[in-house]
Amino acid sequence: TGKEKWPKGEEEVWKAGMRGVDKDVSDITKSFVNHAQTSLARQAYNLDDFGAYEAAALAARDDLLVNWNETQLNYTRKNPKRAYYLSLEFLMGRTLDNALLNLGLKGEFEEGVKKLGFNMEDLLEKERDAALGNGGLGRLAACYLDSSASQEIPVWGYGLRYQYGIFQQLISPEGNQLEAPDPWLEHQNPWELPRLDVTYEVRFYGHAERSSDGSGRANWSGGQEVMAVAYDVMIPGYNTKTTNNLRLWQSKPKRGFDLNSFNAGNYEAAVESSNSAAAITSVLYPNDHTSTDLANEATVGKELRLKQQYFWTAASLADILRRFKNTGKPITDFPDYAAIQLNDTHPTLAIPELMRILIDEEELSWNQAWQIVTNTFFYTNHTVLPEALEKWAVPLVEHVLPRHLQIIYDINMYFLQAVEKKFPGDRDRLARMSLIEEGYPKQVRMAHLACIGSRKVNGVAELHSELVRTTILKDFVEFEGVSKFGNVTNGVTPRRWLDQCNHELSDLITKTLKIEKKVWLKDLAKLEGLLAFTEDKNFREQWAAIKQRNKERLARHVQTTLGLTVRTDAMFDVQIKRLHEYKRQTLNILGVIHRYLTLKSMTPAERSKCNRKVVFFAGKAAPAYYIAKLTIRLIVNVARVINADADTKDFLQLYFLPDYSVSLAEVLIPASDISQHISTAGTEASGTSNMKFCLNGGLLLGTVDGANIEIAEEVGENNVFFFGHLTPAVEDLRYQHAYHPVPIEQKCPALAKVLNEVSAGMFGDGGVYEPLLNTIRQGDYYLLTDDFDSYIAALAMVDDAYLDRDEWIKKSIRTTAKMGKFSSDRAILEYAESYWNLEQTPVS
Ligand code: GPK
Repeated sequence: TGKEKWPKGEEEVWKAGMRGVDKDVSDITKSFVNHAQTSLARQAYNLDDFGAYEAAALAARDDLLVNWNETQLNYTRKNPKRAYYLSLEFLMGRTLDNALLNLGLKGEFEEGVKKLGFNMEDLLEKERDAALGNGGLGRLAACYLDSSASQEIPVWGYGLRYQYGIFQQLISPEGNQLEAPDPWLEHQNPWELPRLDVTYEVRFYGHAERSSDGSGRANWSGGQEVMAVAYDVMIPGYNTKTTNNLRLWQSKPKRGFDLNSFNAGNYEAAVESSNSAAAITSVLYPNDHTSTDLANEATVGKELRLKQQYFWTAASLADILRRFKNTGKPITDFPDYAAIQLNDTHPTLAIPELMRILIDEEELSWNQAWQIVTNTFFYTNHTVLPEALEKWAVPLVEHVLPRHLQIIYDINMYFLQAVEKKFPGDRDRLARMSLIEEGYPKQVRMAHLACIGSRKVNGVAELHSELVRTTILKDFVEFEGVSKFGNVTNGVTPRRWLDQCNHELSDLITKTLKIEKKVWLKDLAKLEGLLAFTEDKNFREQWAAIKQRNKERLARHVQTTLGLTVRTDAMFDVQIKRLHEYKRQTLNILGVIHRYLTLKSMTPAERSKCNRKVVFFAGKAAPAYYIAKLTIRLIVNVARVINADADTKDFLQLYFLPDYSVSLAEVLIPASDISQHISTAGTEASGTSNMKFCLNGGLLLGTVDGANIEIAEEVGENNVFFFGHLTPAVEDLRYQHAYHPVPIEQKCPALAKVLNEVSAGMFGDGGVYEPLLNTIRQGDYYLLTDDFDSYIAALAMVDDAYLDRDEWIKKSIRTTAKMGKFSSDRAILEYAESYWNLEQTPVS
């Protein structure tokens, strides 16, 4: 209110010491030099680019902190309902450029560091990515944080502070993926704030004793106790003071070391338990789309993952509850003040954990507790692939979390009683819906638990949400009613994925629309105004020139990092994503070989009429995913042969760029003419890079899958290149493969020829690739033999279209113009309104 009493000491003395957000260049240079001198102990004489990056980051961080403090104080005072986004992954990438953009200080910082003898672009390059995620799921979480802050919505993220992010990918001379650790915290991290005073104890193992008083309560004791320590990461909104928080937990031993063992001279035993506590947050699991089963890890590996999940959910819930209790409201009001979003099933243990707290500690009845739980949680599903649905072995859960297993069994009992009541005598249905899957061992089905413990469930694109309703959660729709099962189509933040990565295009858009950047970047539908300029020749030329410069920037990047020369007078064709059979990088590389063979068979005169093309791949494979790694090896070796072939190298070049990351994507995406999103229909839940490419004027070659469909709805089918079978056909085709297989030579001769060349050793020892080729020859679960011919036809249409460059540029402009729907601002507002029931809460 401004009329409040000053809480402590002399108001004027406090205020005189308070820092505001830097405003002009001289504030910034002062802060920079001050940090170089005092925080970093450096001077003009010995400050290198990395040091200068650190000094700039510390100056920016001070500005963020001012806003962050105000935001948190504002929330505490207004006490709005908040949402908590629980995600085991936050794939943030770099922060400095984004922080400066959102603070509105980019120009000032650029000028300031220039005065001090540095070039901002070089400094930005010195920052290491925060890569605490595997792929789309983790990057989506990062986009949603950006949009929540930008739209002034009270959302906090909760995750883990891994010591090691996603592994660094190296490529061996044979073309194999090698993994190296990513020690991203080696240098101090200016973007986090250690909160060593914010800690919680988390228990593992021990015994759970049910009380005999019929209350349903239990006493869980003994076992291992580990401390969770908070590290806060500031999340600035664009052009607003709102700066939200991402709280990451680090594990540490409850006691330094075991004094008894230490005193007895057994130093190893003394530190053993402290090591096992620290191990919990030491590394991000590098598997994507894999329940821990499939990775075939040792039990200890699986146990560590389960411990990560519980450690993080328990600390986060304790923190959320403490904040709520500080308001003095009765516990039954909890769902009016907190919505908890479960990003996939990874945080599902939060459901039995909240039950445990409410029953055992708050002493509520089962029904009261369940009422609160089912009004608090929301669950987003990100895949319908059966191998990706998380299941935990009952004996493992019993060992690590004995009380939670009791609660899960109780939930299951009440749940199945209700199902039986609605569908009497339907034993099959009970078995299908049970939280427990029979078998050796029995397993807990986490998606079922997440579903019944949540207020609402959603998929991430229209088609995917429909598949959730009609396949994996069909029984639950029949039991609970369809209104619980919705859709929120994914989105991406236009700040990072247009303005930051492609500032020339962003400037051209601002100039052309005559709308301030700060307006259209938060109201992306405004891009539609570009449609009026497709017929403006001058505008088209500028549009094309920017794409060309982005290609040259990418070529320079490849030259400096890999020493390879990429030609820029060619179409750039890009597929960048995690390596997975369902994403069908194999289809792409076999298509490249087909093109190569075709070019080889031509006369020079025929060849000269062909479209020149450079094909880029990038992406990591899970370390234990043998077939995916073999695909990388094939790509690398095909590249070696093709790029060295004098007959064809002017027309076809191929690159596998190692160590794909957010930062690499920021260089690749703006340079792309066409990008590939070619999953078997019905397998890619949404995809988000498809949106990023289109936002940057790249056209899309894809299957009728995930968000590709909604992109085509927006931009018009004549502006995308679709191919392949549709989702409803997939089941049938797979049945044919299994029961009436047709030899590949008969079914798809073009593909058979390509496979034979690989086998025969055109790209090195063919025997190496047999296991990969056999996935196609036998079974062909991802339907390459069904889609190959139409894929090749679609590639030919892309070539034809590109030859009419003027028309291509029009398509490119139309595509960008119609991408408004895919801003993550739209998505996060849908969650806020239709799921969490939150209101925008600006800092006043
Ligand atoms: C889905 F199940 C998973 C997973 O383990 N990891 C992951 O990145 C992705 N996802 C989907 O594959 C994408 O289609 C989707 O766009 C993304 O999650 C975000 O929803």
